[in-house]
Amino acid sequence: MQKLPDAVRIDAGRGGLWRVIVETPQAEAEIYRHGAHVTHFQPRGQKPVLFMSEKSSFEAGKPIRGGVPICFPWFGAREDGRPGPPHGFARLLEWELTGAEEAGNGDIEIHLRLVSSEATRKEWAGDFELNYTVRVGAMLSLKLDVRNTSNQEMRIEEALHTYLAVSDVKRVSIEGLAGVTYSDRVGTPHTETEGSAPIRITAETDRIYLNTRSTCVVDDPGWGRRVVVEKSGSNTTVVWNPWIAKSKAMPDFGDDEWPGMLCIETCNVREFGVTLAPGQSHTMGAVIRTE
Ligand code: TA6
Repeated sequence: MQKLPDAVRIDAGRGGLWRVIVETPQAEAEIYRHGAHVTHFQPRGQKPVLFMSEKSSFEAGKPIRGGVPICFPWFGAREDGRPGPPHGFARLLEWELTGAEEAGNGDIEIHLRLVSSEATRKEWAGDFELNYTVRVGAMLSLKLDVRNTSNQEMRIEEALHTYLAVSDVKRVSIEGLAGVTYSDRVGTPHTETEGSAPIRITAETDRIYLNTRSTCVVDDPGWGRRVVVEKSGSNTTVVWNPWIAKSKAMPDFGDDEWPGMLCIETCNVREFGVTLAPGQSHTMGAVIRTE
């Protein structure tokens, strides 16, 4: 791999894990090889845009709680009856750094790759190549390309499981999902249709919004900002906050951290998973910015 740009350095991050640090005049970011996990993004002069739990694990084989986990090749609990980690294995594996370059107007692009292996085939039969591009500038741009490198049709679920940092989740509102049908996963799963008013979070919230390509905007009056999550190649959006009881049940999440985070997840899940013919690829993207 070519020489790193001056704005990029590699060091040992939390738990001694291999970390890329990007520092430009516009923003700073951190990406771990572990799960190709973006753990930090902060435009200069602003508060961090991504939430990271103080209690997160940073260990091989364990998920990082915060930032942008990559969920692949399934979302949530595996549905084919076979054993496997929640949200798939991509966020638990070491990805390869394949590039780091200046990308114009002071932005930096970091490229990471994950290719199927004996280890992944033991869990899931498909052969694939994932190429992930993280562009750091005034905005954070993420692109996940999934290619079916097998000679069989492949069906996958995928998510950029973005944990946004907010001042107080009880005070924010979410625009962009009015009128959208969603699968409510709290208690007995059931289907609802969102109303016309901006969404408020008043209890544990775990919803898969279906057949939507909309940009979501989180209005955060406490920090006087709006966080915009624009997406491409994605037909579903998950909105999640664990609230009080679920927070207490998560060992890698502080009991009192739930007010400071809100997940707006760019994804293709359930009946909106992606089917790839042999050799076919699909790109899903998210651009996260503040205004
Ligand atoms: O995206 C929402 C969700 O599926 C929730 O149900 C909750 O389980 C969250 O993801 C966290 O999942 P994780 O496997 O990271 O604990």
